[in-house]
Amino acid sequence: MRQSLFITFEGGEGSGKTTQINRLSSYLIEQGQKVVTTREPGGTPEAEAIRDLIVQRDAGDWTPMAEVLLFNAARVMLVDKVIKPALETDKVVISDRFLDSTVAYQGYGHEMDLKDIDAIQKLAVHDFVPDLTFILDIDPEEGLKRSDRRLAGEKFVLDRQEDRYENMELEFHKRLRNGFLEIAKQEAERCHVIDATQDLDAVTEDIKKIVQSKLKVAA
Ligand code: T5A
Repeated sequence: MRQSLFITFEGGEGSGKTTQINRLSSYLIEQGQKVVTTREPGGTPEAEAIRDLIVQRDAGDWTPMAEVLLFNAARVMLVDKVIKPALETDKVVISDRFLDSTVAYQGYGHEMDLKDIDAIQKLAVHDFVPDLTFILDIDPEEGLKRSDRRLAGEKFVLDRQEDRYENMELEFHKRLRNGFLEIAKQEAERCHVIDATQDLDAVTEDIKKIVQSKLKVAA
């Protein structure tokens, strides 16, 4: 039986979100679910244009408040044009990052007032939150090494590099990791922390078990 479900993947750089989203999506399609995968910032032409403005190495020197506004402008488009319509037609939507990334990166990482962020996000999407969130947890030094290896591979095929945040100091990445863990503590029912240092198959198994119990699909 098809069910709608909104799943988000969160975590620091190189935590394995994209890899695990592809694996979960294939598994759910095998189970007969209709799946829509997307990413933040991005997922609509307008939001992809905002992504180009903000995540590239040579993007401007945005202040954290300007970043929050840009990420939320992109988010409004994604929610209204992609996520809500898909959920209304019983699809599973999986997003690479969502609201929690803004709290972790701009709130904990850039040390913006969390109440300001909450107010802006409420204005943007009201009370719309994911049904299920995976926080892929990894020591930032290890995650950044993985990202470096991936970006080194991409350098030869892309004429642009989306590494603006990878280049922030290590302390920034440590703060945002703690931010994600704090969010998980505060929203324990929605958020599941996954040990992302395990091998790929073990991470996938942890995620599948939780999704299975939520969707009640066959093991
Ligand atoms: N941002 C975003 C904000 O600051 N605020 C916001 O509100 C939002 C929405 C977006 C950037 O924007 C910022 C955060 C980001 O910096 P992104 O595309 O989400 O950018 O960027 P990243 O998180 O940097 O994406 P990455 O691709 O680096 O990380 P992933 O997707 O977590 O990792 P993945 O799957 O690409 O894996 C990275 C490498 O590690 C290997 C993979 O094969 C790959 O080579 N790997 C593993 N290796 C060993 N063991 C495992 N278990 C592995 N899992 C993956």
